Amino acid sequence: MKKLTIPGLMTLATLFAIPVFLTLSASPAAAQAPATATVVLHVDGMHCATCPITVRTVLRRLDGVSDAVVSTESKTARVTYDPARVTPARMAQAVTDAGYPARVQP
Ligand SMILES: [Cu+2]
Repeated sequence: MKKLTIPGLMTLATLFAIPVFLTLSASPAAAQAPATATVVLHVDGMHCATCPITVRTVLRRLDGVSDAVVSTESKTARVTYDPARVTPARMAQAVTDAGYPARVQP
């Protein structure tokens, strides 16, 4: 009976320790959560249905870009990104290099 009690207490201690560990580690993780920003690029040269898909793919391949919504109609790409990892100028350059002249909208 006593042999069962000791592991039982250890399990109980582990169960208490887990929430404490999670609480301690949660704060630094939240502080390091990547900040996101949004920028709108003006994109020229999109003429068919697949063009925006190409532009979107080019943007999403960039490190730091989390989303891109591209519209042929308005000639824009709305990009959600982490400013610590990528810049709007870098995005415009990548899209331009893919064949669609792009610039950051003022
Ligand atoms: Cu096209």
